[in-house]
Amino acid sequence: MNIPKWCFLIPSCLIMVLAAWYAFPAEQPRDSEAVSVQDTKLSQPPVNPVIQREGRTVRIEMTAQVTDVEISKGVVYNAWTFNGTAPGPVLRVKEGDMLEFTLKNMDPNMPHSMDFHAVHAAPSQKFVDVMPNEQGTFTYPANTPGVFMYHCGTSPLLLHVANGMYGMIIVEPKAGYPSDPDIDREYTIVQSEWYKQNDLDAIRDGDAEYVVFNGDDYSLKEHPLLAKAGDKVRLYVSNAGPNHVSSFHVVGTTLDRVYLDGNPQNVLYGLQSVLLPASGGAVVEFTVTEEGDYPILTHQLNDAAKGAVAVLRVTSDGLDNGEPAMSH
Ligand SMILES: [Cu+2]
Repeated sequence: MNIPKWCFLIPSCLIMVLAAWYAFPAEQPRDSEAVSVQDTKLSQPPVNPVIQREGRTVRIEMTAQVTDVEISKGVVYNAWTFNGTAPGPVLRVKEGDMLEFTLKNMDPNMPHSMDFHAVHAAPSQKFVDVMPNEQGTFTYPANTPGVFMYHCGTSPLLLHVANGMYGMIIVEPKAGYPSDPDIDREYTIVQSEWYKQNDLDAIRDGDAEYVVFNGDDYSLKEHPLLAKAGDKVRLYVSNAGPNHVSSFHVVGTTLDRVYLDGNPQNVLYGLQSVLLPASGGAVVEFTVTEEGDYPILTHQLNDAAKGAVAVLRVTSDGLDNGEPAMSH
């Protein structure tokens, strides 16, 4: 039987259409909502998260809200956030804790939700949308130690994460890390991308305007992380993406120990850089032997050039000498 060649094109076209539909379901209505948020210039002041421990249960109350954040000097982004900052607050719990999590959705325009990478839960039951001006409470255990991402899981996911709805949760290992006694100081760094607001093509293409640590491209240079010569430093690092990987690197040292995703069992020694996939995390430990400025960056150098650089300032007393930071 002779089948005309064009017949073979039909299934592949169909697959492409279906793939596009699955990738961005119900996107159009949400896009118009995003624009309307811009038009109303809604900016809700940051709200502190409520965190209360009762035995092994940790009650966490967070908000979803729309807040202006400064992502570069003088550049304001009308972000969708947890608690009014992007990244959202760093959460710290212990392996084996039960999280009783409440999301208050203060955004009057659209639903939001919470997806904790640190927990075991049925997403269709416990990572579900919380409607505008409503709240939802969900309970799940955090049984895996490590450094995890959390993010809004509402569709279209890409837009909610690109607009600022992500953060870090540290689940401390029950027995700690074997290197705990060696560590002199520790910091947290979340890498993420900012795109031109409401430019869905740029977001989909991964064409970021800024790639940043802890939400902007200047704070960790103007206010460097600090250490004393000889210190062993620990960084809890998370790459929120949404689209880029991070080749996390500290200039002027080697990484004595890296616990991939922050799990004490995933230990690597003597690395020069650690690759963090989008959503990946690590505990990174290193020694700074001499005084001076040590840039911290993603060695994806195009992303470093877009802002993903911090400075660790090492002085004799661990205090800031106030000098301008080394540029890199
Ligand atoms: Cu959201």
